[in-house]
Amino acid sequence: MKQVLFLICIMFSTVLWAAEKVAPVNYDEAKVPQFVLPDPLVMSDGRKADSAKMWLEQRRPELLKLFEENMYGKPTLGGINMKAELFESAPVFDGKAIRYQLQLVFFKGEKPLQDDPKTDFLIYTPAKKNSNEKSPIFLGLNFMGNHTINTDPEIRIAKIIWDRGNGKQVPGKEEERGKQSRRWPLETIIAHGFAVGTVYYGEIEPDFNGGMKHGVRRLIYQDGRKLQPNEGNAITTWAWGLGKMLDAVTEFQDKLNIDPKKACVIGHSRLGKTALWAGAIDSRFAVVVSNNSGCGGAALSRREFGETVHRINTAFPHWFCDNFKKYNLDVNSLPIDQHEFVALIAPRPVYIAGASEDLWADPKGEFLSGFYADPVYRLLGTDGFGNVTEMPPVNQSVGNRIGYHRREGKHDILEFDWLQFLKFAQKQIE
Ligand code: GTR
Repeated sequence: MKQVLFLICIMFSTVLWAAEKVAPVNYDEAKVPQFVLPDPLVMSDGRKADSAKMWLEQRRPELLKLFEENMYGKPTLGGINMKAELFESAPVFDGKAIRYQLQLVFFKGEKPLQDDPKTDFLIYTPAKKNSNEKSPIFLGLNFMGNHTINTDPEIRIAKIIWDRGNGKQVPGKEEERGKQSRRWPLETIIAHGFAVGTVYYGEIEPDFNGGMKHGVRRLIYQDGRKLQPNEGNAITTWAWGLGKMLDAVTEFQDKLNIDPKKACVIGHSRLGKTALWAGAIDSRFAVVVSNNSGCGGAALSRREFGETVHRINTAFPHWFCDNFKKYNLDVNSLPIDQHEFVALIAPRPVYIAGASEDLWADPKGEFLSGFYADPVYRLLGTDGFGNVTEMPPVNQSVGNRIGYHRREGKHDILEFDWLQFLKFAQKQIE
C-alpha cells in the first residue's frame, strides 16, 4: 500500500513538474500559433462600442478593469502621501539648461518619519529667455541610479543600488557616473525644447522577488497584510512612481518652468511596460512612449514569439499580479491582449519602438499591437496609425497618433530612438 502511494506521489509530482516546464523559445514566424485576438471594441456582453461616448464610458472602464484583475493588478498606493523638496539647482551645458534635484519622501499619515522611503528626482530643463514659456517634459525611470545617466559631477549619487539578480544592496559609486548616458541624450532632448526628469526605479521598489519589502509598498504591507492575487505588483508600483513624479512637476511647475499638461511618459524594456501602464491608468500623461517593451508591454501575448507569458511570470514573479500566472499555460484564455493595452491610451498619442535584433521582445508583435489598436483611435476621431498597413523597413518612423519604428540593432534605447520620440512628441503636443 505504502509503495503504491509513493508511486502515485511520484507520478503526480512529475505531472506538476511537466506542467510547469517552460516551452522552448520560438523565434520562427512559421511556428507562431494560430490565434484569435479579442476585438477591443466588443464588450464582454457582446455589444459593440460604436461611439466615442460608449468607448469612454463603458468599454474602456471594462477593459481597464480586466487589465487590473488579470495582469497588472489594482493600484494599492492611493493613500500614500508625498513631500517634495528642491535641494539643488544650477545652470549646466554652457548655460543651455538648468539642473534641478528634488527629494521625494513617501509616507502615511500626517508627516514623514525618519526612515520613510525616499528618492531623488533629477530634472534638466531648457534655459528659456522668455520665462513665461513653460517646457514640455519627458518623465522616465532609470535602471542604475540618477548619477549614471550623465557625467554631470553634481548629480547626487544614489545611496543604495540594488542588484536585481540577487537582491543585494551596494552603495552607488562615483565610477558609475555617466555609465548609462547613451540612453539619456540630455543635450539633444534640451535642444529640442524638452525638459527631462528621472528617478532610480530601485528607490520606488527594488526589482527582485521580495523587493516589495524594501520600497514604497512596505508602507502598505508592513503590518502583515498579504498581497492579494489581483493587487498591483512591481510594475504597478513603478507606474505609481511615475505619477508621483508628475505630481512633483505639477507642484513645482512655476519654479521649474515646466508645463505638466505636456508630460510625456517614457520607458525602456520592463520600464517600457511600466510607461504604457502608467499612461493607461493616469490620463494626465499627454504622450506615452514605450521602447522595446516586449512581452507584457506592447507585444501581443498570443503570438508567443520570444518571451512568453509563462516565461515572464516564471523569471519575474514579482512584476505582474498573481492572477496573471493563471494564464501561463493557456494564453488564449486571457480575456485581453496587448493591442487593447495600447488602446487604453487612446485618443492620446502613443509611440511604440522596437529593435531589429531584439527578437526576445517580438518587434512584429509590438508593431501589431499598434496596428490592432488603430480602430479605437479612429472611433475617437484621430488618424490612429495613419496609412500604415505593414511593418516598415528598419529605422523608418511611421504612423500618426500611433507612432512606430524598429531601430536596427539590439535591445537598447539610443539617441536614434529619442530623436523619433522627440519629433513625434513635438508634432503631437505643440
Ligand atoms: C528581460 C525581460 C524582458 C525585458 C528586459 C529588460 O530579462 O525578459 O521582459 O523587460 O529584461 O527589462 O531589460
